[in-house]
Amino acid sequence: MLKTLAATACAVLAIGGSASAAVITLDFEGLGNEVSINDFYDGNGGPDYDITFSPNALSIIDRDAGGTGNFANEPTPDTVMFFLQGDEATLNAPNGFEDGFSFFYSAINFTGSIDVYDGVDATGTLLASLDLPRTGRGPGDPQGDFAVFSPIGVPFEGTARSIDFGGTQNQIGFDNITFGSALPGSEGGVDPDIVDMPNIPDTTPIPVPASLPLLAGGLGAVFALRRRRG
Ligand SMILES: [Ca+2]
Ligand SMILES: [Ca+2]
Ligand SMILES: [Ca+2]
Ligand SMILES: [Ca+2]
Repeated sequence: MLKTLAATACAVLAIGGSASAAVITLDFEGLGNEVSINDFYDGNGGPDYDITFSPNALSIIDRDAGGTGNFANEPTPDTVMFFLQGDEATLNAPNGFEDGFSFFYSAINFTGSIDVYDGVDATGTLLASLDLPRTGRGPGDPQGDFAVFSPIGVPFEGTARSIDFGGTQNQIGFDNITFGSALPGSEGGVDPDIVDMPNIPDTTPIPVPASLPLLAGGLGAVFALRRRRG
């Protein structure tokens, strides 16, 4: 495979069998509010990257933009990924990808985790595992308790075919999942004001559950799965 210096410098990943090392970012824009992402990124409504998600992986739109999302300062407005069932949402890339990936996440009450596997559906060898500390709070845009999206990169060795995005349901959101670089936001750009917001130290007491803000504000208990429109 021919690789130019420029391509090597900014992206070293070939996904979907492509010889080009294009950077791919899943920003979840174009998806509806609280709908399954499923095969949106396998050409069903979105670009055909041969990437699919487990059925519990949902898109959610910021309440400030007409959705039910209790978040702010998402790196690409107004939609992020989250889940309301299970302990993780799984991304499958059966063609495999290498080197690393990056993303942004917001988790103000509970920590999260990332597991990378060389088989689909979180099977095979665990290639990388990463804890995600709680993110800080910040001003909304203008509303939203989950108001800091922290960038993070995940390098690994080998060929990955699935990623578990783990955490507590309705308590963690993800955006700008980017393949082709383990440098967060290196392609889409990172707002320094967002990056500079400090994370809460892990010793910070967790609020009592009755007062916990939910990512899907007020709708966590009455969630009903709907098919994506269009
Ligand atoms: Ca496809
Ligand atoms: Ca927003
Ligand atoms: Ca907001
Ligand atoms: Ca987005």
